[in-house]
Amino acid sequence: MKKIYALLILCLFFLTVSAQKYTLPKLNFAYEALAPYIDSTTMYIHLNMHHKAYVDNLNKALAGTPDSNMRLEQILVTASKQTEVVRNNAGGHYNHSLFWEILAPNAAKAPSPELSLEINNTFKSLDSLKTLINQTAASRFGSGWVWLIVTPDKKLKVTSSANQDNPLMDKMNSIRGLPILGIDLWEHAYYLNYQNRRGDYMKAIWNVIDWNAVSKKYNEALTSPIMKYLKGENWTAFRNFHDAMTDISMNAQKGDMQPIRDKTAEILKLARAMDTDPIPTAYATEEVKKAIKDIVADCTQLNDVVVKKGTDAALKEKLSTIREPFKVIMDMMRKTNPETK
Ligand code: MN3
Repeated sequence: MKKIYALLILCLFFLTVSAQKYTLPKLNFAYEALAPYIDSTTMYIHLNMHHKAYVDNLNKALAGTPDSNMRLEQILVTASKQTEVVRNNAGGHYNHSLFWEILAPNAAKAPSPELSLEINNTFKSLDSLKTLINQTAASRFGSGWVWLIVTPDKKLKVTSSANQDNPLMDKMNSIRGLPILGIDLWEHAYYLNYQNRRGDYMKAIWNVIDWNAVSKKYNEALTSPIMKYLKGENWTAFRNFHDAMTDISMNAQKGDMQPIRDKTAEILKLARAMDTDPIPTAYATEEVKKAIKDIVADCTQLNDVVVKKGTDAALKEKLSTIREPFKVIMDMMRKTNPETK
């Protein structure tokens, strides 16, 4: 009996240890330090109730599972394979941890020279970047986040995600990358001070966004191993082909064949790129490889029809043959990632 009791205590101990794998971070400043832009009560509740709930629920959901040893980033990049509870709470923990790190009283108002240069190259100026972020925040319906990310090809992009999703997560429909700046768009982040005025909150928050912290994150992102991982996962060649094909197919359905005539050479090039670029391991089945070869062959024939000034009917017929191998790839991606549309 004593033995069983001791074993129980031991189990409880391990459960408690593993249940505390993820911990609530400490703020680098006092709750009231960001006032008047973010008030003390909001900061307190946001960290100790909202963020704490994500940490607790994540620990609870992972306790005793093989995934309990995964790093947070590992969980996020495979989010589509996680349960909804894990996905939401892992996202919530990661997003808020990042948010606290880039906020500061007496925040640095200018990015590092390297980040400034990249911002100016991409968005023209820091002010136009802020405007774009504010516009993106305004157009996010409901709860979510707005991000400045570094993509695997080291470009800056502004994106937005719903709920506690973020740009690390594996979803075919959004651009992936490592976030270096994230702003919480949930009402709990601003309601006490701004009520429903998200725009006012977004204007004010720039006073406490610390560009030193963002610049540091930018430097870390450039050499992060996650970027290498995402590069393999982001199947840009397929995305490019998919976008171009969608464009001409939509026009063809409306009976306008001119875009096909204008773009077949480009589409053939994109198909060939798909054939020569490495396929992300998750999709690299024999079926997919064969489908790509078929697409290249079909696109070559489609281009021949255009070069020989074939009829619209001949174009339509060729276009329809591409659909079959295209569907093979889309089905594979849907199987691998339920969120692919
Ligand atoms: Mn929040």
